[in-house]
Amino acid sequence: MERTLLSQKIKTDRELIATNTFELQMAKMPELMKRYSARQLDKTQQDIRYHIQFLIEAVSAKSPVLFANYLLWLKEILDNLGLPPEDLKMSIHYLADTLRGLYGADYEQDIAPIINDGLQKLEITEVHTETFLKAGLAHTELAKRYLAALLTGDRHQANEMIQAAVKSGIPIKEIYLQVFQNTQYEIGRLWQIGQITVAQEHYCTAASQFIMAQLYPYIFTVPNQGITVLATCVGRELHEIGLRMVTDLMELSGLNTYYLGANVPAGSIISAIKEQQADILAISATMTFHVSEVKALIDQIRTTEGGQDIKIMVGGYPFNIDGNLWKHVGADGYAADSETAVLLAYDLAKRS
Ligand code: B12
Repeated sequence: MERTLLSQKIKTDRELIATNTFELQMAKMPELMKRYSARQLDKTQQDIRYHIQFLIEAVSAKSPVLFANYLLWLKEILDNLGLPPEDLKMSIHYLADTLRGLYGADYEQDIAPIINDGLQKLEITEVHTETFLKAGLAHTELAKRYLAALLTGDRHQANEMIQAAVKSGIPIKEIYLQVFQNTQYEIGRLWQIGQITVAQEHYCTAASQFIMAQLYPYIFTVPNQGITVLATCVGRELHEIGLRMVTDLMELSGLNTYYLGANVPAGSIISAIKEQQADILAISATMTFHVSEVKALIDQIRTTEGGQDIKIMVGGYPFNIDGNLWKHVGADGYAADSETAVLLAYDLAKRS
C-alpha cells in the first residue's frame, strides 16, 4: 500500500488500534491496574491515541525524527511525573504488535523502521531540555526579569520593562526573538517539567500578547512595499503567537500582512486569498498531528482556480524538527523563525 494511503488507513482505524493496544498492554502488564490510579489509566489510553496521531504523520512524511522527537518529549514528561520509561517503551511495543497484526507487510515496510528508530532513541537518549534563557545570549537578563514578573502575576511591570527596553534602543526584532519567543519556549519547558501550571502558562501567554500589541505603534510605521502576505494557522491549530510574530516582523519590514490567527477553516482561507489578492500564503502548524492538514490545505489551494500561482511558505515546531518536511507538504519554502521568514517572503515575492 502507498504510504499516504497507509497513513489514512491508520487514521480510519485509530480507535480500534488504541483499544486493542490498551487491552494488550493491560493483559500483558496486569500490575499496571494496581500501580496506576484510574486517572493514570485514563491518561495511558489518551497517550496511546497521541502515539498514533504522531505516528500517522511520521509514516505519511516518511519522517522517523517526527516520531522519535515525540517519544523523547513524552519521556521527559513521564520522568517528571515519576513514571518509569519502561512503561512508555512497553506501550510502544504493544502498539507495534497491534499494527503488525493489522497491516502485515505494510507494517514491516513503512511503520516498523519508524517505531524501531523511536524505540532506539528512547533507549539511548537522556532527555533533559535545557533552559531557553541561557546566560550569554543577547537580552537573556531582560527575558529572565520579564518572565519572573509574569510568573508573579505582574504584567504591568513586565509591560513597563519592554517599553523601557524599546525606548533604550533595543530593536523590536530582538525583543521579539530574544524575549517573547524565548520566554514562550521557557514557559513550555517549565510546564513540561511540571514547574508551572496550565493557568500560569495561559496568564503569561495572554499577557505577552497584550504586551506585544503595545508595540504596534512602532510596528505599523514602515512604508508598504506592495507585497501582501496572508497568514494563517492550519485547521484546528491553536498556537498562533509564532505566526503573529512572523507577521509583525513582516509589517516592520514593509510587507503588507493579513493575519487570520488560529483555527481557520480551509474554505475561508481560500476565499481570503482571493479577496486580499495575496502574493504569499504563510501557514503555521505547531502540533505535528496538523502536518497532514497543511498538506491537504496546500493540495486544495493548488487545485483551486487561481491557486497555482500563490507562493506558499510554512513554519512552526514540526518543520523545525524535520528540515525537509516543507517539501513533503508541497510548500515553496520554509523558515525556522520570524527573522528568516521575512527574508524568505522577499525571496518568494521575487520568484513570483
Ligand atoms: C502557549 C502554548 C499553548 C497555548 C497557545 C495559545 C496561543 N494563543 O497561541 C495553548 C494553551 C492553546 C496550547 C495548547 C496546546 N499545547 Co501548547 N504550547 C504553548 C507554548 C508554551 C508556547 C507557544 C508559543 O507561543 N511559542 C513561541 C513562538 C514564537 O514560537 P514558534 O511557535 O516556534 O514560532 C516561531 C517559529 O516556529 C516560526 N514560525 C511559526 N509559524 C510559522 C509560519 C511560517 C510560515 C514561518 C515561515 C515560520 C513560522 O517563527 C516563529 C517566530 O519566530 C509551547 C512551547 C513552545 N516550545 O513553543 C507549547 C507547546 C507547543 N504545546 C504543547 C502541547 C502538547 C499542547 C497541547 C497538546 C496541550 C494539551 N494537552 O492540550 C495543546 C494543543 C492545542 C492545539 N490543538 O493546537 C507542546 C508540544 C509538544 C510536542 N511534542 O508537540 C509544547 C512544545 C509545550 C511543551 N514543551 O511540551 N499551547
